[in-house]
Formats: sequence, C-alpha cells, structure tokens
Amino acid sequence: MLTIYSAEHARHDPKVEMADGALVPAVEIPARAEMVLRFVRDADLGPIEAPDPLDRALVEAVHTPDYVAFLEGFWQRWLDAGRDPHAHDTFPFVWPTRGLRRIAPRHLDGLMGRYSFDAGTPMGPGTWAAAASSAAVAQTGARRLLAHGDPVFALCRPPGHHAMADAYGGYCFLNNAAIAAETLRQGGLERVAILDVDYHHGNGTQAIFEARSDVLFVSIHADPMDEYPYFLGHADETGSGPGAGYTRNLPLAFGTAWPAYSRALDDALGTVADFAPDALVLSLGMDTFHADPISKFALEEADFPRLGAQLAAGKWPTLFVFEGGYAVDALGRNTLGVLQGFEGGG
Ligand code: OKP
Ligand code: ZN
Repeated sequence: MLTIYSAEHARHDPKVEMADGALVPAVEIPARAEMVLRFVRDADLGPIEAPDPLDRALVEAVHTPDYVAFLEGFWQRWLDAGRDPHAHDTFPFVWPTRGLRRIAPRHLDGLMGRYSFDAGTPMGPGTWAAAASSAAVAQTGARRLLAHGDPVFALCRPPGHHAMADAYGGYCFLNNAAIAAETLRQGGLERVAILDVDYHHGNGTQAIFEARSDVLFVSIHADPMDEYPYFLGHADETGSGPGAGYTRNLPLAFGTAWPAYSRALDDALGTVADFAPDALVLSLGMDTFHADPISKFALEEADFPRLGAQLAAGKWPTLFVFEGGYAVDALGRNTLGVLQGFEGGG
C-alpha cells in the first residue's frame, strides 16, 4: 500500500492543552505521526511518497477563503499585534454564540473565537505549515487513488475531522478527509462515502457534507451525550435538505469492545454498500484502543487487523486518512494492523 507523508507536520508542536482547569501536556504531538511512519517503513508496507504542493482551490472548496487566510496569517498577526513572540500555544476564550454577531473582529482574541469552536486546540507559530502539509497529504492520496485505484494511506497530521468550513477545534484545522472527498469528486467520481471510525464524532466532516447527497457520511463513535464533541453526532442526525438520508451516526457506549464494535461496523458498511460509492474515504482514528489516554472504548491490538479485514470486504477503492489516536507507544503497531488487515482481507 502506498503511503503519503510529509515531515512538515512536526512544525505543529504543541506543548500544552487545557483540561480539568489546568494546562496539561498536549497529546496531539509529532511523535504520533513519527511512530506510525516508523512502523509503516519497517514493515515495508509499500512506497512512501511526499505530497504534491497543496491545491488551494480544493481547500477552499471545503473551507471559506477568509478562514483559510486567518489560519495562514495567524502567527504574523500575532507578532504584528506586539504579542509575546515566545508564546508557543495560544487558545481562544470567547465565541460568537447565542445571537452574538459572527463578525471577524480586528483583535486577535476575537478573531480566534470567530474561527474556532473550542479552547482545546493549541495553535502556534508552525500550525499553518503543518495543517497545510496535512491537507496536501490527503489531497495527494486522493489523486493517487484516482490514478490507480489501489488503496492509499494518507498519513495526515494534524488530524482533520473536527475542522468545520470556517472553524478549528478538536486538534483539527483543515478537514483532510473532506478535502480528499472533494478531490475525488472533482476528479470525476460521482459518489464518495466517508466512513469515520475515530473514537470521536467527526463533527466537522458531517457539517461540511450534511446538505449534500453526493458524499455520504457515516460515523461510529463514543456517544456524544457522554463524550466530546457533544453537540453533534447523535443518531437522529441524518442530513438536511438535499442531503437528507446521507448522514448516519452510530454512537456507542463507553467500554465498547470488539464484538459490539464489529456489529456496528457491519451496520455502517451496509449503509455504505447501499450508497454504492465509487470510492471510500476512511477517517482512521486509532483512539478506540483500550489504552488510549483520552478515550473510553476497549479495542485490543488484535482487533485492528480484524477491523481492516472487515473494511476490505466492500472492495471499494479506499483512501485511509489518519485522524486521532494518542497511545503513542501502540499507535504504530495498531495502525499498521488495520492497513495489513485490509490488504489481507476482502
Ligand atoms: C481529536 B480526534 C480532554 C479534551 C478532549 C478533544 C479531543 C479531540 C480529539 N481533556 N479534547 O478526534 O482524535
Ligand atoms: Zn478522536
């Protein structure tokens, strides 16, 4: 299997995030992607290629141009505003909710709130470079899939599935899976399915495609009544307008282990099969692992090759887009397990 990877991800290098009323060590760190790369390389999964330059038009097919410009210009504006040049992790703290106006203020604190939806996502000097490289990895993966149809692994970092058309959050800045799906659509595919198996609901991906019938969004995740991102991902969300019937959420309880997970996956894959997609974008979050430090499912190491094999049964041209997963020591082995299970399955 071809892997697309860029070392530029390491320029997003957060040290802290907010949790439990304190700044705690960040979990979405460069070591994650480096660990996965090491396992992919050592196992000889296949060639590892650098991404093509980012096609801005494809990013702006998913995100608003003003949002993309905000991300790109953020650090320079921070410096121009005379703020601490040694600051490393920055956080928003005020948002235009409940009737407040969604304008883009001149002050950076207002601007950060306008373009985000949580205070859990550190942004620093190299964040744009990393997010842009991550999107380029996804875009290039989609192009290679269009070119040859064989499975591709887009080793994206930072992750993307929480990023909205005009807001960052959940460690995500650009929605890599959405950009990949859009790349596939513009490359001539009529129907693209996105299946999101990250432990957290892909609220950004859902919001981007909820009113569209050409991109199906199906997600298996921890019940948002109990888990982040709380305000989207419930089973009664099924799409809107022309997209009615093209969103499906399968929330699962804390403690979910392989038997129940596998049944939900079967159910989700049935929905994908009914849609008969020309390609599948798999938002591959590895935080369903029992030892994940921020998550509460109970998948074991041996379950990940099973997950991969189950995904292969549909025989759709498949692009894997790397999302979450924070048990760094196990991340390489588990991710490789899914990819090798996929290659051996079907
Ligand atoms: C990103 B991805 C814990 C805060 C949790 C958000 C989690 C984002 C997960 N104190 N913050 O879906 O893996
Ligand atoms: Zn996650």
